[in-house]
Amino acid sequence: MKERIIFATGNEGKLREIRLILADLGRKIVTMRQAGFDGEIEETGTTFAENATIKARTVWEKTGGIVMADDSGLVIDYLNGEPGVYSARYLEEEPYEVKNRVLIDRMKGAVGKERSARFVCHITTVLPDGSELHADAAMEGRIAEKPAGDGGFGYDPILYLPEYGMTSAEISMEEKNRISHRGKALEQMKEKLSRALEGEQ
Ligand code: ITT
Repeated sequence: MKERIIFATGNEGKLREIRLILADLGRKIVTMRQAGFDGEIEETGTTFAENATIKARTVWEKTGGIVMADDSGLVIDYLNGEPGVYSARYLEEEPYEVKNRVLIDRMKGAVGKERSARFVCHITTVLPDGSELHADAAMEGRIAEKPAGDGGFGYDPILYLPEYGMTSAEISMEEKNRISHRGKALEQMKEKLSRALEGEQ
């Protein structure tokens, strides 16, 4: 039996995408809560890589096995990289409709290329022997003039993808997974994991 993968996330939107992307690995995907981890994880890092590794290691210390974590966010050049690693905590008490509106308001005066932004994702996997695998990727776009679409989650309605003429919330989940930061980072991770676990009993 192939060892299961424990995914260290509490974000349902991420999890829906992750399950679809990892389906062809033929491994059971369980959440950290299903694996018995009920603690809180303090994301004290200042980079996506640091925070992904903190999440994966914190859970692995309790559960062992294969633990994967995703740290991701929206990086807006005009706002000096905000909300960046603090994407989940930006205007924390507000719903995403408000966060998205506020970010668009803060873009006043930015035109064309000045609106460049990207979703960034770092995936860390801790293996049963405690060693780590890493992968990262980005999805480039521009901050939309107004939110559009009801697919996806979080900031998807405001990342406009010029080559599609749509936002990340308007394309299908399958299409998003094919081109997204998370989709591409997880594809890299799948290859690294398969190589690392070759010959697994
Ligand atoms: P976990 O740490 O439990 O995985 P989280 O939501 O706190 O969940 P992060 O710290 O990695 O996760 O923050 C990521 C935030 O970045 C997420 O809450 C969204 O606001 C945003 N984000 C990341 N990927 C996104 C995507 O594909 N579409 C829209 N927003 C995204």
